[in-house]
Amino acid sequence: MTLTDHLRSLEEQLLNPATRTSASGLTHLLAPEFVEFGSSGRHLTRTEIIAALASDPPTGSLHLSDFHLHASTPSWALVTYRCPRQNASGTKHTSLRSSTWVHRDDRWQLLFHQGTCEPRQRYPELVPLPHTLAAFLRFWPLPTDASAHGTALDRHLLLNLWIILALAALAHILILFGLLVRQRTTPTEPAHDRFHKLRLEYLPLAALTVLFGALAVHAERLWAATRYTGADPSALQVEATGMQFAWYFRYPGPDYTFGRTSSALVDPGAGNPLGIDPADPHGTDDLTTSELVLPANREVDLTLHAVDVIHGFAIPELRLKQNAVPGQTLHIHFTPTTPGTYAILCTQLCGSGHFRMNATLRILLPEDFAAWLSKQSFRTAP
Ligand SMILES: [Cu+2]
Repeated sequence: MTLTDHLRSLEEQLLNPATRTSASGLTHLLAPEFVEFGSSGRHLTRTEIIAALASDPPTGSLHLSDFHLHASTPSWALVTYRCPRQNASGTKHTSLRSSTWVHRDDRWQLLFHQGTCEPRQRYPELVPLPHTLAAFLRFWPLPTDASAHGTALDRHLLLNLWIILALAALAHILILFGLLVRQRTTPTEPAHDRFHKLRLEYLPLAALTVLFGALAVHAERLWAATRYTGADPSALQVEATGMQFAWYFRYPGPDYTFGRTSSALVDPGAGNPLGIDPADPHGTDDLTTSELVLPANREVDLTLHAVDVIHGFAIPELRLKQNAVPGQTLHIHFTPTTPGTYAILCTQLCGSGHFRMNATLRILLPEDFAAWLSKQSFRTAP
């Protein structure tokens, strides 16, 4: 077996879920001074990565491709490869990875590993477009998509835009053509006139009606997919409440049940901005925060409330926008995919302080989310 094949088989062992969750298997393959710079920016030692993988093994499939051995000596080797990964939610990412291997005690051990996410293709699966139009879109891009449902929404939005652009261009061409070749008409036979009208007016009108009807039905289905289908029972329950002029978020705590609230008990100064009733035992473990923190690749069932007036809950990068209406409980469910920090906006003019009504969403890796949650104290607003 060549050195390339041997190192490739060792990398494949490291991608194998059975090895990744085995402390002894990882200890055998990783050098004691092993260091990893993860694609999320994390810096992990051998002890830390063994603990992280044991508590939260990765979901989805992991396979490597484009494997290359770049340089080697009898005791040292550098390899690179691509690792396409499909998460449980179905979203695909590809990371570029590099590893430095060291030969000791008659075996190769991983000394250093680094992963870098490849940028996602911004306009996937569109029909080939003229270069000038594609270049125009690059200067006017959509925000980054950090949600599982965003790809389908983006594709539909762009499909709508291209169809409208094509029809507008066709209409202008017809107008110009009509102006250039216009001629005096002579009265025609009624039968011929009916056929002429059918071909030039009714058939195009029917085709456009079918086209826009189909686009509208598909758009409605995409919209309803985050609202009417219902969240998975295992989804993370979170509540978002809008009030002039802030967003508050509540997690139900270890009992998975939100405590009762009362508007008479609302007291932001006393750390109870949502008015959680202390008499309800379900509320004693509720966690109230002023920033929304969510784990990546887990479905979230978000309950929306408004205390005073209508507020617009919007996160452009998650392709979410839903009004929060006083007296109504509204649900949206979605799966964040890309760790990062994003802005939560209010998109309804809700009063004089509307301009400053925003909050922060942080999407964390599952192990980082668990660590964040364990550090929170209950019933407080930081
Ligand atoms: Cu508002």
